[in-house]
Amino acid sequence: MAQLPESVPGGMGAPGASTAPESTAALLAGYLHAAGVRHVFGYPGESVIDFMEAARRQGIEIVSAVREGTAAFMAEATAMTSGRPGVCLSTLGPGSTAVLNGVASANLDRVPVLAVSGQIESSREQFFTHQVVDHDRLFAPVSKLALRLEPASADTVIRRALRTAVAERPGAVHLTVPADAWLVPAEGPVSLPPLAPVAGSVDVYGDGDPIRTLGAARRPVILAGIAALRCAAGPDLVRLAEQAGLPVVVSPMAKGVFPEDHPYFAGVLDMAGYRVVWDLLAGADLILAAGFDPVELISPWSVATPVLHLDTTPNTDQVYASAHELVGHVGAILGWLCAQWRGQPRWTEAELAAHHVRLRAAWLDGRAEGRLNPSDVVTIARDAAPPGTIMATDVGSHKIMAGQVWQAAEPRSVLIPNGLSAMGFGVPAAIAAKLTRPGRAVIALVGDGGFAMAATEMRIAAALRLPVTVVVFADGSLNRIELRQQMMGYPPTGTRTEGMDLVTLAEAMECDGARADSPAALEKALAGFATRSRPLIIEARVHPAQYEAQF
Ligand SMILES: Cc1ncc(C[n+]2csc(CCOP(=O)(O)OP(=O)(O)O)c2C)c(N)n1
Ligand SMILES: [Mg+2]
Repeated sequence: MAQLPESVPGGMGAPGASTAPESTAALLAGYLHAAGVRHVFGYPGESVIDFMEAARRQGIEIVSAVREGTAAFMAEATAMTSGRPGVCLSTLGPGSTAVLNGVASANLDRVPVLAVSGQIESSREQFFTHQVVDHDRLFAPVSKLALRLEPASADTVIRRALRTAVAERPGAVHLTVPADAWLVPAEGPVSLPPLAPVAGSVDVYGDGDPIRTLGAARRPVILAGIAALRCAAGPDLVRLAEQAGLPVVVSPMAKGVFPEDHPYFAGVLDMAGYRVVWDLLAGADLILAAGFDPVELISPWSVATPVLHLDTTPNTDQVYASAHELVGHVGAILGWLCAQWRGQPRWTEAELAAHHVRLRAAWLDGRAEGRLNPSDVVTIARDAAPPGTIMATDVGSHKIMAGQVWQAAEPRSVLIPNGLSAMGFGVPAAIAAKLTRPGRAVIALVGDGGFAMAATEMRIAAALRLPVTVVVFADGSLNRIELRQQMMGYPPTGTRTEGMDLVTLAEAMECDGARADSPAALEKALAGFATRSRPLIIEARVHPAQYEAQF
């Protein structure tokens, strides 16, 4: 591919040069930098070399992952941790098909990600077949928008892509860029649109008075979800919970929006001990669904309790019916409800304490005495984690356990994929979180199946000197699926995984490795993990009996 020297008019342009015609590559890099993007996660290919160079000149680091799918998970995790859009990059054909899974993950997790793929030069795009797939059709079902970046409209298209990715509900936007477009001049200057998800307003839909509905309820419960997290509505949730005496259940991806050591915290939806949480919702006489996104439902919505829908978007899912919809900024809605609240607290702290005892007993159920149980791994890791630690999970039985047992202290400190729920997320997410928040301790709690999918990304952690810690729940099984087979009366088929020596694997990737098959050994392996200088992989040999009771 031809490279233009820096001095050629229409070349990359100096960073910050805003009025001279810039290349399409430099314009995109300039917009990304202005949007706060400092890392682009990708995998190289000929069709994107010019953009990689433009990004480098703009001061954006290109982080080359082991494959495109995990690069997209890294972009997603960066956005989850920072609240700013994440960016991933792939080449045409095999690069774009490989990135698809991660793009779908960001989209269903409602995380703003801009996925950029190169394409064959425009003169051959309409007829050439080698490595050419139609990106519009490929990405349409897994993104909010799939566009072609052309020099003549680059400025508008980049703004549209960024604004669409972050607007409610956020998600993935895909940009296809023909290889010959990168160095063509494009009109600037960089003019970043507002990237706030939602304005601080409240719209009320439906007849009657939602305040009276709330006031008439005797046993209301709040169910807080990811839109509450995006609106940073935590302080408003705390105020309403305390003033009105309302229990707060959170969705897995919203963990941290409400402090989990608060007396009114009432558990995580659809994680370990899920029946106790659903029983609370079933016994309520009103559910305040505060930014709850039904994409996070693992169980069907089975309760008949009336719902008051408080969200950034109208109740277009209709998974539950709601006569009133309060639509706008979730924090502003909760603040408004708080200001209107006149009644006595509806639940006492003693009632919540009894609920906590039930929930804890439910997730402790099924433990094998004298063995390393899944919940032990989570509590030992939590105890070893300093304040501010970021925890990422993968997908499987361990996620169901960690999602309930890990006590989240603050928003954006827990990264759980619960929209697409794609395995292979935890390791790349931890690496990206450490890059994005270098001052934080980062730990991943992953299954052995999901770890195997992304294990070689740990060589990136070692190369970039990112001391992340990965605890692998080694049960030799794709447990979540094996349990389903068991329930259906089938033998385990395709769900037993051969043992892998993770200590040797760790050493081969210049990481530290440890093995633990008892709580004491795990405590020892995890002691001071946040102060280590190298990445650490721990093979935690768990006994899976506890999972059965959670299924
Ligand atoms: C990419 C992908 N493939 C398949 C699945 C289906 N699936 C969900 S959980 C699971 C088992 C995960 O096994 P492991 O990582 O060992 O975790 P465990 O359940 O044993 O804790 C599978 C195969 C998935 N969610 N994502
Ligand atoms: Mg497993």
